[in-house]
Amino acid sequence: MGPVEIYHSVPQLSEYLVLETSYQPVRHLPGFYGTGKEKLGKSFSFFSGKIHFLDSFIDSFSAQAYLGSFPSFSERRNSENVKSANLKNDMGLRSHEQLVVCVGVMFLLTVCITAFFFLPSGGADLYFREENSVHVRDTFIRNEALRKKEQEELLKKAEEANPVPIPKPEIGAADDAEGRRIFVKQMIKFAWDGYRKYAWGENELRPNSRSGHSSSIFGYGKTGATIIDAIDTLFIVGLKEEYKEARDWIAEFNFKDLAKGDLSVFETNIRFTGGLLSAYALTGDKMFLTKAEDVATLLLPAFETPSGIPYSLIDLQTGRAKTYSWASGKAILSEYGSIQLEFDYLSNLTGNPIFAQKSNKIRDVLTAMEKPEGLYPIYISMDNPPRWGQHLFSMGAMADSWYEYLLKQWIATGKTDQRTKREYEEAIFAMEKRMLYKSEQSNLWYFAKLNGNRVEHTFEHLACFSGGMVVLHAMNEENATIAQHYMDLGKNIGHTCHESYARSTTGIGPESFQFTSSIEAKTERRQDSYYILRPEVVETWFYLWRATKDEKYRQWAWDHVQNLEKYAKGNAGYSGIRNVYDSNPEQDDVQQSFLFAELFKYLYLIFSDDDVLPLDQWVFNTEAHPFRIRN
Ligand code: DMJ
Repeated sequence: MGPVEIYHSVPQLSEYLVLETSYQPVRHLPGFYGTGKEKLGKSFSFFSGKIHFLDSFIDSFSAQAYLGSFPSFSERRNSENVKSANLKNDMGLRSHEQLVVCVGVMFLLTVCITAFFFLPSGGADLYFREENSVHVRDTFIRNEALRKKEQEELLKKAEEANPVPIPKPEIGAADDAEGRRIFVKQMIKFAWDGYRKYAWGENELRPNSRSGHSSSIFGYGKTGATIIDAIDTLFIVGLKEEYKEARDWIAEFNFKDLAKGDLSVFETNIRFTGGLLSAYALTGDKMFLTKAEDVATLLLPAFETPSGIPYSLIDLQTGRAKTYSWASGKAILSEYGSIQLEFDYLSNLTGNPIFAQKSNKIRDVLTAMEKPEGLYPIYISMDNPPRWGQHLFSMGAMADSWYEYLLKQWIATGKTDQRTKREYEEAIFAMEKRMLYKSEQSNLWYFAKLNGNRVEHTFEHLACFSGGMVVLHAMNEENATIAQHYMDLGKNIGHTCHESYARSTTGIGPESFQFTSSIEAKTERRQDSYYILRPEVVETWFYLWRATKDEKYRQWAWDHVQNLEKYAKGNAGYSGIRNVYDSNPEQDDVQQSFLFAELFKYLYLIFSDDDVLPLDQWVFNTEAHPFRIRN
């Protein structure tokens, strides 16, 4: 008879003791069978099962005592069956014995239950005892408190040192302008730390090789280009310790001693003179102004030419200057045309007129020259008067910042220099007339290149700066119709340049892109597919953001941040990539100094309020170094 049948009725204890004789203790657990009445039976079965077990044990023990040895299983069963039969058959006679057994069993049961509670256990239950759990909870609370304290201390230290705030856990956490600005600041710190650790005093960093890098524009000396190009950005974003370290290095900086070989006059001017001037403008620290003057003074021999148009290269040790070997003895528009902002500002700040004289001379020479259809060719001879070279026209490489400086010189002088304003307007108007195109399929606006009368439907990343330039004009223009016209043009250029990003695999735009019957804002030329951390597209979105407050410009900038993180972040800094159409692009292992001066600065500013470098008080040179606008 199995236990299930037994528990269908509620047996008497005696009955149960008699009937339930097989060894099935495990099955005597409550809750296994039935409901209602059955449950009562089950509860009872649990209790009675224990009794039965003890009973069997006593039996076994008695049998063992009797037989003098421990019986086998079958022997026990037989002896139990015999005993059971005796009990059953002879209930009246043995009821006393039965009572004694019951009392004995009850006694043993009591002993067992008592032992269960008071004898030492195997230890597992200790784990769950109240005092233990309290202990665990206490430890947890203590750890929490420690963690909190540590966090508070870290935060305090961070605030005292004023470095980057506690990092947000992941890029997606930066979901508002403040978070995004902080994120950009963290990028700056990461890139700076890499440079500081692996390339301090060198011109640039190789972020993956973790070593110094230099390009020919700096000659072959170690002149700390990154330190000077970055210092204003470090100051603006509040990286105080980093700023101080950079400032200390610059205080000891002797350009003439460090510079070796031929340096680019233009690059030295916009990065070194410009960087030092902006550091002075931002901080009022005279040391920077003195250094700026030192650098510009070293460049002066390059201006000793028949026309006053400077050579492109200079050896600062010897003062010997020359043009590029590939330029057939000619100077380049963007280079000789982008001196004025720095030199004029420098004379204004120092009272030393020599710099303004040099830059005014260039302007005078150009004003006097006949321009083909109002356009400025890229090349010019060094003669007096000079002659234009080949009729190549561009809004990009070798021309770009000439136009930018016409506009900005007008703004920097508090809009008093009307000649400059007029020349700027004439130049842009001529370019719109001859070089501005709209693509067939998507209506994308761009400035084409001109070679004589041949139109090349190419737009460069560099030329994307022009969107920001015309927007800045619009923001400063009194004539509402003209202002609207240039605002529209700026929006269209900003859109085109965004398309060049959006249409690439990485979301980053190439160095140069074409418009043909089959492609728009893309390039199929492998040699144009690279990206070297250039800022011009973000620069234009920055001006558009300030002028329109259209959130899409911030979003585009944020997308770029994420793509930089994904594709351009190297081991110890950020690198250019060799092919923007490659989903796993190779990095070029160069962290350009203009990453700090320009791209990081514009990214930071686009997520800042307008009162951080307001555009009615500050004007940026072509390397994004801010100068104060004069009254
Ligand atoms: C910068 O050095 C300057 O913006 C310059 O006018 C040309 N472009 C580079 C960065 O792309």
